[in-house]
Amino acid sequence: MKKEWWHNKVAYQIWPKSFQDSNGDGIGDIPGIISRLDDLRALGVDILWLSPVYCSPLADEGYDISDYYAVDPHFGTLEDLDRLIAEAKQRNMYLLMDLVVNHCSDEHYWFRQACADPEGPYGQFFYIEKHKPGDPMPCNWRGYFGGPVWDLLPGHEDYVYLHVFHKKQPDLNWENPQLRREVYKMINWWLDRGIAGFRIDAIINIKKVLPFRSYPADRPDGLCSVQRMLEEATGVLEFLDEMAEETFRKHDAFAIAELFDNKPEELPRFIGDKGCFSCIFDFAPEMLSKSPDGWMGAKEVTPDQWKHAVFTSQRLAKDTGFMANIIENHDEPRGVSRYIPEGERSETAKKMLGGLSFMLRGLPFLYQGQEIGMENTVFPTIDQADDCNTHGEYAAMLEAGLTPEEALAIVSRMSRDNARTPVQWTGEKNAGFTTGTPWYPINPNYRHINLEEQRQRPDSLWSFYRDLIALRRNEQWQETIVYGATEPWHEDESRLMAYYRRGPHTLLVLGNWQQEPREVQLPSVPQSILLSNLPDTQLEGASLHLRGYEFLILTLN
Ligand code: TEU
Ligand code: CA
Repeated sequence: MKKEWWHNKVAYQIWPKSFQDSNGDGIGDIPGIISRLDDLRALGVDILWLSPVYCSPLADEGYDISDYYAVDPHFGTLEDLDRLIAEAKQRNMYLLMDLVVNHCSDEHYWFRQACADPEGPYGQFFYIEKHKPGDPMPCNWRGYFGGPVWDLLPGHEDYVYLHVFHKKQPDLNWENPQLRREVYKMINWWLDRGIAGFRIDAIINIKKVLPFRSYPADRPDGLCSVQRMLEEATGVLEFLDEMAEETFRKHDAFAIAELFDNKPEELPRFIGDKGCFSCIFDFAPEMLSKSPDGWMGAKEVTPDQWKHAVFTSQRLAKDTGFMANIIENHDEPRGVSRYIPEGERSETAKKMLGGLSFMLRGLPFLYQGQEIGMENTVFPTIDQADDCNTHGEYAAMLEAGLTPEEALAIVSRMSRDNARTPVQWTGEKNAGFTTGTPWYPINPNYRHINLEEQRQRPDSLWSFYRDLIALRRNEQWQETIVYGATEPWHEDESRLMAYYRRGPHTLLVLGNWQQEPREVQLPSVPQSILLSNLPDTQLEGASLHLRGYEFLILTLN
């Protein structure tokens, strides 16, 4: 595998609306991010992915873009963004923007022009179909946020348009070379501005099975998940190769894709040495909660399921390229709430989960607040939920016969809002996020989970992540930690996650994913303990006594 500049880095996702407010309007913004760069530098992260800050009506919290070339006033100005790029560079940090080009906003100029003249050139930028009132829609797909993917074209009774996400997110028609040229022009404009690359949104969706066809309904609503279509869609890589050739490769840009429902055999074309992307996220653990019945069918993920999912991804990628390892992001509930059983979410357990993910082969990708162990929030009523997807899932659960209380309990477990509560910087008013009224309620636990308290405590979760990152940067271990093969150890032992990292050195990473202690007979007497989440490791020769949620990195040679 060709070595790349970003391989030994650590990445961090910022969801700007909830990161840091600087002007007291209760909404996170770019000057607020700039004011926190030194905190991020102290943690040790290098690559920063900024969720969208472009002009947007925020129907899907910025993933509905109405102007790709402008910063939304909620977040600041283009000058603020230029300053962020410069300030990050000064700290040897690299900025990624979010590339959202499966769709734009229905308030984008292109879509407004399409509504004015559906048969005109901009009408071809979208999937707009003639439709006689009363006729069935062109296909019966259900969108990601629930409901049909077709709606009447605003101002028309006899045209419909496609949106696989929110109705305010009309899909862009990638079959149209003119549209693709507009997208590439915009990508290069941002790369010329000095960003290091992009995180690429929902990109598997750009290729549809055409002409539109329906599939057998998978629920009583007569619709079928759009993902059923993706199983048959072919040819997406032609578009992606063209995009990479026209943009990323010209700038040696870092391109990390959000890829769901991709075919495993295509992985080399996505992240191989000649792949269209640098990297993709490993969503295997998150996919364990997916169900054709939506959140109602979402099962709890057990430690053994998490382990096997992650090891499968490690095996899949090992000779091909790097995946990005996460425990959470802005679309998922908080990892520590999802993967550590209720009542066992100690800092020790959070360190174990973070360490097991971080030490895998690939790019460690933290999400804002993960470094201090932020947890799911509370939903007194469904009215607290901001996220359009959460409301879609809630409605579907009521439709399916769940009581509001049952549906709300599942919302509390699964909602993306859990990851979108303001970052808890201090134990003071509004957790130091804003001097105004926060746009979303602060998680009530901010007094005992916040950065200020943890930065001063050597045994805090924040300090543990800082030490993990420093270890990855350590000359002696870097080659093994970055490129060493992952080799599971005692894979079938329940609630023990252990794996070698084999490079110039051999490391053994272990996590006892339960409260109960266990005895472990190591393959040899370790030479040293590189990092642990508990003091006073109980090791006699090669016999190790692991306490509840104990995590260790041992050197074997
Ligand atoms: O998400 C794409 C996506 O398919 C999954 O994240 C999932 O279906 C969705 O989050 C519903 O839970 C990307 C962005 O990460 C997400 O925030 C946007 O809502 C979506 O695309 C549309 O742009
Ligand atoms: Ca603000």
